[in-house]
Formats: sequence, C-alpha cells, structure tokens
Amino acid sequence: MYIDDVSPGYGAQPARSAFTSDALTLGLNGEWRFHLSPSPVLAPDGIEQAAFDDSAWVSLPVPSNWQMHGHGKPAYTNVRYPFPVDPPHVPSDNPTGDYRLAFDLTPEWLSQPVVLRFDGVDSCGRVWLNGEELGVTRGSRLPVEFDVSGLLQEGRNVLAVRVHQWSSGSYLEDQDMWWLSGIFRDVTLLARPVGGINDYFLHADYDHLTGHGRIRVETEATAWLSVPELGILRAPADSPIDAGVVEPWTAEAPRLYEGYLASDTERVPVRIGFRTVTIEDGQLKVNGRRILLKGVNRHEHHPVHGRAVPLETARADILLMKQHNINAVRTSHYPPHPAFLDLCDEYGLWVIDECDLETHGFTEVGWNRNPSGAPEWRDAYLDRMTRMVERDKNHPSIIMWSLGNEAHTGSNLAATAAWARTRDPGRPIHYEGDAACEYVDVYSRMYASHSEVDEIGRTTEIPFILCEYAHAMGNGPGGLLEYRELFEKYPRCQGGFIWEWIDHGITQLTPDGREFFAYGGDFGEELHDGSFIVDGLVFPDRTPSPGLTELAKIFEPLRITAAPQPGPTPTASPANRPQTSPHPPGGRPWSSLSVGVAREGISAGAVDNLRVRVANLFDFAGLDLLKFEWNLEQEGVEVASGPLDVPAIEAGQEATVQLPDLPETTRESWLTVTASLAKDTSWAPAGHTVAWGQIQVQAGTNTQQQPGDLTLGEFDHEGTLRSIAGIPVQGPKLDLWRAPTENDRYSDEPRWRELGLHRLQHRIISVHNGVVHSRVAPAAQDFGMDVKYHWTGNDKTLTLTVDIEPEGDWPCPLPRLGLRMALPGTFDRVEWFGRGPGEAYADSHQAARVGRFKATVDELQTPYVVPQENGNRVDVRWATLTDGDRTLRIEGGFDFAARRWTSEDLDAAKHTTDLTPSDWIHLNLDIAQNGLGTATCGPGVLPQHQLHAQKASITLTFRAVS
Ligand code: IPT
Repeated sequence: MYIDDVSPGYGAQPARSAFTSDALTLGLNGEWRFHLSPSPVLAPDGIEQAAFDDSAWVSLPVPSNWQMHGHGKPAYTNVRYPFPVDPPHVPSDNPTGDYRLAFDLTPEWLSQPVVLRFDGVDSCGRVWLNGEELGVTRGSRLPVEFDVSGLLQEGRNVLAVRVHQWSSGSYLEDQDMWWLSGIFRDVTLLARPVGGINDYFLHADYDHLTGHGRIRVETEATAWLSVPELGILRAPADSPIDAGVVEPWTAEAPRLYEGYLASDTERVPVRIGFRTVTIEDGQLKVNGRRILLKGVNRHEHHPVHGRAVPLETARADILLMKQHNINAVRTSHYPPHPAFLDLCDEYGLWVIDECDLETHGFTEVGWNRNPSGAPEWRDAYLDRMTRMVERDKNHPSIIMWSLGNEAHTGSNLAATAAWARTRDPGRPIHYEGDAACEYVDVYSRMYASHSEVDEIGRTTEIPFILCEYAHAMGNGPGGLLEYRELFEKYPRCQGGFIWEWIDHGITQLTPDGREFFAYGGDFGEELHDGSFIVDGLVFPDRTPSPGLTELAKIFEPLRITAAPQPGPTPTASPANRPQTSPHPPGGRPWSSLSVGVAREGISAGAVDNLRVRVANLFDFAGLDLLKFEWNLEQEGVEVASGPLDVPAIEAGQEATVQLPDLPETTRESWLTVTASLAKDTSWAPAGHTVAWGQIQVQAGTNTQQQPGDLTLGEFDHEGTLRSIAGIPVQGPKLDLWRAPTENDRYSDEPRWRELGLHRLQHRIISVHNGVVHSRVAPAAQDFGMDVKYHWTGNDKTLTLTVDIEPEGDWPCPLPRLGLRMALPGTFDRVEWFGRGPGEAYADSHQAARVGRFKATVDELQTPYVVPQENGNRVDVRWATLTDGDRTLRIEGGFDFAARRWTSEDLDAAKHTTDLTPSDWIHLNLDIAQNGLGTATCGPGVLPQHQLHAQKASITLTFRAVS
C-alpha cells in the first residue's frame, strides 16, 4: 500500500527552484469540498470521478490544517511517536481527508505544458485530475509538482486529493510540534512555456578584497540576464558575469539588486544579493568577516490557523525579530513557506534552512531501526534534501543547509550531505546530530551549558554554533548574558539560536467564553508532552514575552557604557553591571542582601566631563542609520536631555564620546544614552530604540525618620499589623515561596516541595518593645529562619526592619527571600522608582532600566500560558499603591510583585483562565529571588544567581500620601 511504502512517492516532476514569472498561473487556494474518514478503508470510492457527488461534504479552506477547523483534534507529542514504532507501518486508524475542487480554465491553458504544484501536504497525498491519477506525495513541508499537460480541459476541471494523516513519511517528521494534517500550503497551476526557464541557480558571489560581485547562472534554458542597475543588459546567462563594484548583501544591510532572467518565452524576476560564505581560520565568514549568529529557532505556528501561517503573520515575525536585534533564523525543523525566505532576503536575516527530517522517536527504542542508516530509506532522505535545496537555492539569506534535526547518525544523512555539497558548494552543511563532524562543516550542539561552551571555545578548530540554547519555556531563559560573554570571548563560538521563537498554544474558549491557549493534553490526547509545546519568546498571539525584551538587550548591536572619566574617578556605575564585570561568587550580582539598592554613584554636584564609550558590535554596518540622545533623570523625572554627537564608528570599533556638562541634581539621578533609528527602515519606524546604556550620576539619599509612637500602624496583641493609616493590611510576614516556574520544575521545585517551602509555619517567640520575634520553618524539618520584625515610626511613617538569620542546614537554594503582605483590592494602581518597566530576575534583568514607571496591577502580570511566577520588579527604591483616593507609599530597597492572587493560586492554575481575582492585592516585598536558569532544557540557575539561605535584612518605610 502506498501509505506505508518507504519511497518518497511517485509521479512527481524533478524538483526545481520556487520562483514567479510572467507565465500563466492560477492559484487554487480557496474553499474546497472536504470529507474526513476515520481510516483509509472507510474513505469513499470514486472521489476522483468528475461525477462523484460531494454535495454532502463540508467546505474547508485550502490552505489549512483540518484539525484547526473542527475535523479531528490537534495532538502534541515532542519526541515520542503517537503510534507504535514499527517502521514503515502506521495505524489502520489513519484519519483520511478527501478534498475536491472544481475549477474552470480558459483555452490558453491547453496550448502549453502545465504543472500542478502543492507547497505542502501533511503527510501523504494521492492526487487525481479529471479522473487521472497524478501520483503520491510525501514530505509534508516540501513542494511537489505534477505534470498535468494534456489532462486539462477547457471549462470545468476536477481536482481530487486524498490526504492521510499518517504515512511512512510520518517516521521522518517527528518534529516537536502539533500533529496537524491536510493541504496546508498553496496549490497552484503553473504554465511552463516551451523554451521557458524551467529552473535556474543564480550564484552571486562577493569578493570582499576587490568589492566586485560575480554572477554565474546555471540553467538549461537559453536565457539572458538583465540587471539594469548594474549596467547588465541581456548578458548571456551561460557565462560568468563580472558585475563590477557592488554593495554586498548582509543581514545588516540586505542589498538586493533587481533584475530578470529571460528566455524567448518567459521572463523571471530575480533579486540578487551578493555574498560569499566561507569557512576560514576555523570561523564561519560572510564576505570575509566572522559573523555572530544572534538567532532564534522558528516553527511555523498560528494560534488559530496552525501551520497554515498567513503571509502577514510571517512578516510580523520578521519585523518583531528585527526590532529585537535578532539577526538569524534556523527554520526548525523544516523548510518554511517559501515566502518567508523572500522576506528574509528582503529584511535581512541569516538563515539556516533545515530539511524536513526528524526521527527523534527512535531514541525511545535505542535508535533501533532508525531510518537514517537503513538503505531502504535512502531515496526518501535524498528526495527531501533535494526538494529543499532545489526549491530554496536562490535565496541570499540562506547561508547554510541543515540536514534535519534529531535523526541520530547514519549513511543516509552522510549521503544527503554529500549530495548537497556537490549541488551547492557555496553553502556549508549543518546537522547537530553529527557530533563527530564527519559530514558537516560546523560543530553544532544544543543546550550545552556555559561551562561546556567555554571548554569548546578553548578547543574547537571549526566554527561552533548552538543550534538550540536558552530554552524559552515559561518564565526565562536566565543566563543569556553569560552565553553572550562566551560568544564574545571565543571567535569560533559564533552564537546560536534560542529555542524557540513562538509558543505553539492554540486558541480555545472556556465553557463561559473566555479565551485561553491550549497545550499538550488539552485535546484529550492519550499520549502527550504537556506544555513543552509552549516554549517561545513570543506568546501564541505574538505578544513579546519578557524573555524577548531581555534578548533584545543582550543582542544589542551597540554597547553603551561609562568610559573612564578624566580627572577624579567616579565610582563604578551599577548601570553597567550587565556588561562583562565578574559577579561576586555565590551572591546576587547587583545589590547587596541588606537594603537592596546599590547607592553608589558620582558624588553630588554638577557633573562635568562625563564620557561614554560606544562600541559598534555590528559585523558589517556603521552607525549611519542611528541617532543618539541623552537624557538625565532625577528620581525618574527628566531634568535635561539633548542630542549626542557620536562619530562614525566602524563595525567592531569603539569610541569615547564626551557628554555636555549636566545640570546639578540632588537626588538619585541617572543618565541614559539611547541609540535609535534616525529614519524609517523597512522593519521599524524612525525613533525605534536599538540600544541604550545607563550611568548613575548622583547617589540617592536615605530618608531619616523621627522616632515616635507607632500611631500610623494599628497592631493586634500578637504584634501583627492590621492597618496602616486606616488601610487594612495582611502581613507583612516572611515568605520564601514562589509559584514554581517551568524551569524550576526541572531543577529545584521537587526539593522545595519535599522540604515544604510552600507550607511554612510561623511561631511567635516574643512581642516586645516594637520587636516581634518569630521562627519560620516547614513542618517535619529542623532547619528554619529566625526572624525579627522591628517596628518604629510615628504618625507619618511606619518603618519595619526585618532581620533574618537561617538556623540549621538549608539544603537547597530558596525560591525567594522576602515578605508577603496584602492590601485591599482597590489599591490596584502602582507607581515605582526602580528598574522597569518589565519584570526582571537575577539572571534576566539586562532589559530593566532605572526609571519611574506606572502600571495597574493587572498590567504587572505576565500571562505565561502555564501560570507561574512572574511580574517581579527589581531594585525598587519606592513604590506607591493607590485606590485613587488614598495612597500607600513603601520606601526602601526591594523587589516587588503585586497580584490579585497568591503564589499558591498561581501555582495551582493550569491555564490563565484558572486565575480568579481575589478581594486583595497580594504584594511580595523581597530582598532577593532565585534566578531563572533554563533547566527545562539546558543548565539550571548559575551558581552566582542562586539564592541561598543567608543572614539578611530589609528595611521598609510605609507612608500614607494624601
Ligand atoms: C530539542 C529539539 O531539537 C527541539 O525540537 C525541541 O524539542 C527541544 O528539544 C525541546 O523543546 S531535543 C532535546 C532532546 C534537547
């Protein structure tokens, strides 16, 4: 039976490049007739006959995945096959979708050769036109063309396609994504004029020594190339062309020259990007220079349409990537819709184009019978590689071919590498599974820890990339900065690709009509891998997550830092702590564990002679697109600003820039230097911030308070605070718990729960003279915290100092160390001076700058698809919460979170819609929190970002503001 035959299918035309031309085309996308049967044997007979009665069928859009339209259900497994590993056989219960389309043709279609093209059919399609079988296709994310010349009719034609959810091809398509089926990419009829350009391979090299471009066109057609802009007019395509001095193509400046290739009967628009990819000195180079891949792995996903991603959504992805300083994409784990690659050429992204090949599920059976080494699968492997390379070979953005993902090793992979190398010597080969680098050109790994990358950096002799790292699942990833430091330290460590771009959540409604994003298991799958499907930098609706904001800062193409100052040296600025300064071992890098906020800075008075260092970290570009501005804020309020003249700085160079004399400030003040787009670009409007740096120029002062009676606060006989200035409160009391992040679940959470950190007991030892002494510990354990709450104040302020001292042996890092308290739910508008505007954690805070920010409590929440710890704001000097009428101000140095539910509620929720607002605003006022890490895949929290039980104290002053 063709379904479980290992062949690539039959009847297809040889693979060729995807291009448009002036030849006749007819798009067949639209509403088709559709019928789903539970298995091939239950599918109706005779669907290929024109006379077949499909009036009882439903209508289904093409392209689409049928599960996204209520036929069957999406199902998610990551590594495991959802059927027995019995290659090449698949279940008899094999959902089978029958499609029919009637379309009309004019006579001109009958006078020339015509092909019918499918850009993607998942997973196996058998095709008939006007009753004649055209063939069978497999290779879901690859194009197929059938010759339909002679089969077309003037007037009505009937196309029928039978699509099976499972086929032998499914064994080669075990990518980490929803199992979704159907004709999910375009269907087109294309005339192929006699004497036309059936295929071409345009090589456009750039010689960085001479600046010349060189064009070579491989084509069987008798054709001419014209690129008017380069003075190339009707140059015979069969001999190399020196294009003279050209502007090269790079991801930073994606210069495309428009032209056309023409034969007597067909004209094909071409976009030429001159660039040369080489491996030299053990480095991957483009146009003679090392490039640093600041990349993401991109799956094709849409929360409503599944893998039938609309073009505008693909464009939105690219704009968001460019706006977040991303310069590379790995098309994990299959060739994307061809239009995506056009956009990469146009907007500028380095692309690793990956073949539609993954056999990961064989790992569950010790790779027994893995197709990668089995001769009977060789044709299928070669067919897939051929179809990708032939389709995509004319894209300047593609700088490497990838053989696939997680298919172990084997002679079939070696064969596809050898074929690709011969067919296209201009692009290196990537495949992570070939760890011994027997048939690949770059050493590639996934999720290697920082220390391992450091080791590789010291030893590798060929370019090294992390094809996947920093698993962006839930809250995280933490530790990006330390990866960047390694990429900057070792020239052969050339960056990599974050896993992954988007959460693949699917939009669903609760019974009462509230929207949420579904993940594995939500469709009743017997076997599933839960929330591993939601591990992206953008939420399913493409809202950037805090992880993406952090990444944008990490990937900034400029670094703006304080330059050594002439004259008396000011104290090093904590603003620049992000850069490469070593962190103190075992401690939080930027603030001490006593009162949280670093207060050092330049001493009071006017600041003269301040200089900043601007480093250009682009691989090629100068700063022409950018303009620089500075602004000075005192306690987050702007006091002065102006433009900053920055000289031309070439890629890889830096310069020191003098700032104008700054006016005097008296309270904590920060200078921010921003680089933004000077004019509109294709990917962002003028004014878009590309990079920034901050320098503290004036230290803060700690407010002194007059002692007196504690009249602002009202306490009960146990020393528990009941209200502040008449505002009812709960707490504050010591708290160590956070709703575990998904990264915690793969690292510390099991121990936290086992030890009982989520159910601490508080024993009051004494209440005396404004001091409440207590011991806080989990049941069944002998370790605990000695906690002293010291209250002082008067009728205006209430100050609490909490001294914490661990007792006994705390065996693991703490989730948090701080206080929890609650205010009435009406106090839901927050303003703070500290780092923001977004959430931040010990190992993910580069994007948080010091300033004054405002948000409602609801806006402070990050709606991770799986609810978990979120919304932490750090280095807060003061915060106010108001109900519009009354305002409570909290001063000190602390991290905070404010939410309408408790950490326990957050922990219990499985979807965002499980969270129900309570009548209280729950506040965390913390000394510190554990880092995030990326333990779902990769290293946990680095030692320097772990929070361990230690002696600590925090001082908070409460004030009612009218
Ligand atoms: C790695 C896969 O390549 C990727 O597709 C994805 O599944 C990721 O894991 C997890 O989200 S493979 C894993 C064994 C490291």
